[in-house]
Amino acid sequence: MNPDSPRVRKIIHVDMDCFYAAIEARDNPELRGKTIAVGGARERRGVITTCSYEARRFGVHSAMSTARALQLCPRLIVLPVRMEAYREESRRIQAIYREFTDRIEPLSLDEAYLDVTDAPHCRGSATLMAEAIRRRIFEETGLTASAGIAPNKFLAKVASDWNKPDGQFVIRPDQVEAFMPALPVKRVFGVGKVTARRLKAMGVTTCGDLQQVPLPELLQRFGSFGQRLFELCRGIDERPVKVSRERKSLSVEETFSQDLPDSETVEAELPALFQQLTMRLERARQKQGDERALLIHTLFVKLKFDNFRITTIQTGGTAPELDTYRELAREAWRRGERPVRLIGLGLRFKTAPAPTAHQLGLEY
Ligand code: TTP
Ligand code: MG
Repeated sequence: MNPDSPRVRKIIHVDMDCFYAAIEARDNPELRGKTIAVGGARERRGVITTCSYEARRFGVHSAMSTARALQLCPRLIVLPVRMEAYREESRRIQAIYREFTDRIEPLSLDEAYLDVTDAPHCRGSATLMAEAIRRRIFEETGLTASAGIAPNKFLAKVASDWNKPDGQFVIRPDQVEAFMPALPVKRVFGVGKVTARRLKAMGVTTCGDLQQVPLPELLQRFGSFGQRLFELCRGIDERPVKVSRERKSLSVEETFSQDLPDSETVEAELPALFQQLTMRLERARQKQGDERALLIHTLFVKLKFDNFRITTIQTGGTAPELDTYRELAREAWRRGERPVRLIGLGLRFKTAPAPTAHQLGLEY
């Protein structure tokens, strides 16, 4: 820990255990204890997104082709991906986090950082809060989570893997110095295969080895990442928990190299823009896993004419629909009736209500 850092933080990293597969096993008890995976079918050249621990014993893992997974584990049961179900669980889990803090940074549907430095629950004990969060998740969803508790994001993430599954691990500020030397550099945030190989060539495999390399040499070899390596191998990581600001809208737009002369040519461009918009919406939803931030209430179209006049027109709606955008675009065009330089399609989200007293609940 950096003794000069202004104050010691308490960060929890929560990571659900084989998330998609655990949901499938929960929903179908016959699958429990079996070698299962979630992913695309072999016939369609699918890929495994995740698998049960039983399947991991055969060497099956995420991002492996389903064909390869079935070679390693012929009795593997490959289930189709049910994204909506996983998103639903993610929302329930995020609502539990909000009972403890609003300083939440989701990393994916199944992982998040929580900054509980100032959270009043459990007499301020982050360890007890992590236990309470994991217990609440299990009560509410029947799923198990692992957690890491540490003074920063890097160490909290390392710690959440330490007692996985269904466990937690604490690295207290006064334990960081003793913890670091044995940690393999592969576990350091930002160190991928290439960097790991370069470090190995320097005789560096653990953070302890890395601590022996002087800063100027790290800078010379790794550029600005050298500075990060210098800090991370000492367990220093000042990155704040980035509370994702609530998304208020989402839009895509395109400026055309040649102006679109009329309403028909404008309309012809809409399907491609529409597809971009729905893809971005999908991605935003995956990232947030928070339904409250992403309920749609308005759809809008923006046109910029060749005289640079901009017009925006909107209507109510709860989902993006191409036909609605067509109508809006036609109406918008009639406001100028001249060539169009730019088209934008967008939607606006309902904003989240403030947490209720219950959500802030003081059960703990
Ligand atoms: P992870 O947390 O990496 O994996 P996991 O929760 O399945 O297993 P662990 O117990 O080791 O934490 O990813 C979370 C979910 O994200 C996972 O259930 C499926 C999905 N995922 C993919 O779709 N593709 C991938 O390549 C990975 C790594 C995950
Ligand atoms: Mg996980």
